[in-house]
Amino acid sequence: MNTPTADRFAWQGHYDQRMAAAWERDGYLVLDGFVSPEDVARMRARADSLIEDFDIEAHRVVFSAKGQSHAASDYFMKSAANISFFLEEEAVDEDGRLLKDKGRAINKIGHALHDLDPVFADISHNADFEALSRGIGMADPLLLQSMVICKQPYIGGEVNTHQDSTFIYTEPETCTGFWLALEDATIENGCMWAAPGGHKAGLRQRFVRDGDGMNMITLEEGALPECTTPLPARAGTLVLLHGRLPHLSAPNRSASSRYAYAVHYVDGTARYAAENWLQRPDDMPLKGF
Ligand SMILES: O=C(O)CCC(=O)C(=O)O
Repeated sequence: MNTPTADRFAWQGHYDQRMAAAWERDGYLVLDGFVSPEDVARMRARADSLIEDFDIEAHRVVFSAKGQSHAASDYFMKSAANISFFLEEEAVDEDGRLLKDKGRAINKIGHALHDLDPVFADISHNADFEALSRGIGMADPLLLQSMVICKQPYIGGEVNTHQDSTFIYTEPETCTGFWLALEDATIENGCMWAAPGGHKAGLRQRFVRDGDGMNMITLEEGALPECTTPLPARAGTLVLLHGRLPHLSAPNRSASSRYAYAVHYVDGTARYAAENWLQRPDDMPLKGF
């Protein structure tokens, strides 16, 4: 069977009718040339320098026992309002000792780069992001969380099929993912895959606070629609993801990394759930444009 291909659009600074029709039909949009090569290079270099400056030894306890400890859960919760580093599962042993060079061990950096890092803040708040978020109908687009996802060569971890509204729930649902390739993402190095039209399915699960930890609760039984369509993306391409769209990325067993920058938005007119994992401190309100 042939692998389906996604529609693609060349971004020219504004959202148009053809994009609107594809967004409504598929629940995703692939927008080539959304960010200039210069801005891609700035973000890519900045991610490397953040990793270079990160003192991994100081966080040994966080990374030991494969992230199951209280320290790991606390580190994760606090990352809502800082710049934290998370390791590829295959990059450390049980004691948190690195099995790879630091530069090839980080799985992701998050979750407040868009507010705290000057390079990521500058680009995340540019006119293109504003035009697109308003184009799809957000009345008060707010940037909630940001991540650099590294998908390291050979050990880049898979991201299982999920709907982003599971993790970022608002009423009504407004979570929208802005996923930007910082390197060419291919089937070989773990590009995104999606279920076209799958955003019309119900929300299956919610990830909710439960004491100091988190719990996954089922809202609707049944498997999510299958992610049949790969979304390969040249560096600078943006993939827009509806909060209910089932999507995944496969492990990276290739020799090339697959850096991406993902920002998740919510609409400030919706009620943000107090049970979501990500809660920002009162002195760090969400910003829009
Ligand atoms: O970059 C990836 O591999 C997964 C990203 C993702 O699932 C998301 O941003 O919602």
